[in-house]
Amino acid sequence: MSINYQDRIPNNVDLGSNRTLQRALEHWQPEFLKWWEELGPKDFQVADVYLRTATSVDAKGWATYGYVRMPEYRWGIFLNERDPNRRIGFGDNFGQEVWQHVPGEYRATLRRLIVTQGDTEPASVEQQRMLGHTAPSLYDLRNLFQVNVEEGRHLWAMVYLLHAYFGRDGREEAEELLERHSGDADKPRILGTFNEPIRDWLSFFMFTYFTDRDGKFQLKSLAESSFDPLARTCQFMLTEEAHHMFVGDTGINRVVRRTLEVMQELNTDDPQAIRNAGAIDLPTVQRYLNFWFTSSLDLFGSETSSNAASYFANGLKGRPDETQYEDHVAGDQFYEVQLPDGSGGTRTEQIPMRNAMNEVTRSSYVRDCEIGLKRWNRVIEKARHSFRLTLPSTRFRRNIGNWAGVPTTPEGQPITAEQFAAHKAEWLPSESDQAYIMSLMHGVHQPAKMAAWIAPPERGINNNPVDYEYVKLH
Ligand code: BYC
Repeated sequence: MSINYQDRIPNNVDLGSNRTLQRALEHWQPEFLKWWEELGPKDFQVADVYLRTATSVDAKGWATYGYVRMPEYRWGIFLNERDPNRRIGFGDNFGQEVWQHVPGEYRATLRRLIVTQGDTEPASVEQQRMLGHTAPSLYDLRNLFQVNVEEGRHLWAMVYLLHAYFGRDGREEAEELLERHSGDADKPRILGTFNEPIRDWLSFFMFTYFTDRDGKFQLKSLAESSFDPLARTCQFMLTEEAHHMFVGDTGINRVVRRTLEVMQELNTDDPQAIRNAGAIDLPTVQRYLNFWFTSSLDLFGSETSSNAASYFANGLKGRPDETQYEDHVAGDQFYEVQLPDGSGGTRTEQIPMRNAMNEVTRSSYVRDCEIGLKRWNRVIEKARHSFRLTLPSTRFRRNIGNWAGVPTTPEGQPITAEQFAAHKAEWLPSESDQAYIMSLMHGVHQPAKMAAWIAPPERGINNNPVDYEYVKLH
């Protein structure tokens, strides 16, 4: 008897008409579920979670909300509608027809890009798997699980492309996506940030604000791709991604608001007094921000990259919002970058624009990050405090690119390794900061209750009240 697989994998790619692909995904599905059971959210698999599920790509009504047990979440495959008039938007093949199949000469490179994108999705679920135990409220617990199941769906999105367009190598890569694990000494995840542990909720909010935002910019770059199925997949993923960044943005906002309340009550900005009252002092928020922002900067790759130049030239990966640029070929333009001069200073270099695409995207990302800081600082300013959260320089604490391993101040001034070591605890989370943050992490799992280190959200999910029972624990 044939299995009606369309029911089991909701999709808008007419999966039922391609038996080979259907069978390949059918083979992968139990592997995915096994991975979810073993490395997905620990101990909450039987809880009923108020989740949104993508059910179509219609901008007006693409999701439904309801209680779901996470292993029963319907991870579907959704691509934006095909635009028959879509043309290649940048690079040497500008203006030609987009590709519905993978050109042989770009096969390995496209596969690599899709695998790198796909690898981050399960990685983030693995990083966050213990956080359910210490959620500050049921509202937050639900948001964590929403983010987790959607990252699972984004893995499906990439696995679909690998299976549908890359034959046997694609299937092997799909298996390996479940074999590498975040932080694993032998088989780590591909990109650095996705091997960093996320043990506490301040880190989770920083990750969803800063690292998911890298996701936004990388997806926007891939949404420009000449390989049309990749572009359409990423366009739809961006729809879901917005909520993840909202979780980070509002999470940090709520931490700051609670801290300000305590500062007001005690009439002090002394970090120790604020900690004694169970809130998170603003300098500690800044140190966590410094860590996750700089780690996320590394995700854009090197300032000067021949890989990036060939992705652009060949039309595989563009700039986010490519239409905003006048020249889509960028063949004879230059971009100015500041690089370390090797003797403790900086030098300015003009590099071909195509080689600077990682830096162009990183600069747009930094501007986007600033929006949240403005919002959080407005809250601080309104409470009449002079403290301001700031983004460190893109040279600070870099591990990838031209500034990798070059010690600088948060403002980007090169310094000696000794000077860096002497100030490190002011700039980055120290062991004692981490111990303090961990001491606050106790699960609050009753409706209408909120941990003392964070303010309640302004509104609930999908017009429900804040104290709604977003997760029913059994
Ligand atoms: N860690 O020429 P280079 C998301 C590698 S997040 C380790 O400088 P290139 C999400 C690089 O792979 C978005 N390795 O840069 C967020 C290359 O290796 P190979 C994820 C790194 O090639 C939250 C070598 O260094 N999507 O979706 O332009 C939750 C030289 O690289 C790192 C993508 O990244 C690093 N940080 O690479 C869930 C899109 N940076 O090839 C999900 C796909 C660079 O020589 N990836 N390397 O072995 C790409 O577009 C590009 O590969 C990169 C930049 C953006 C990573």
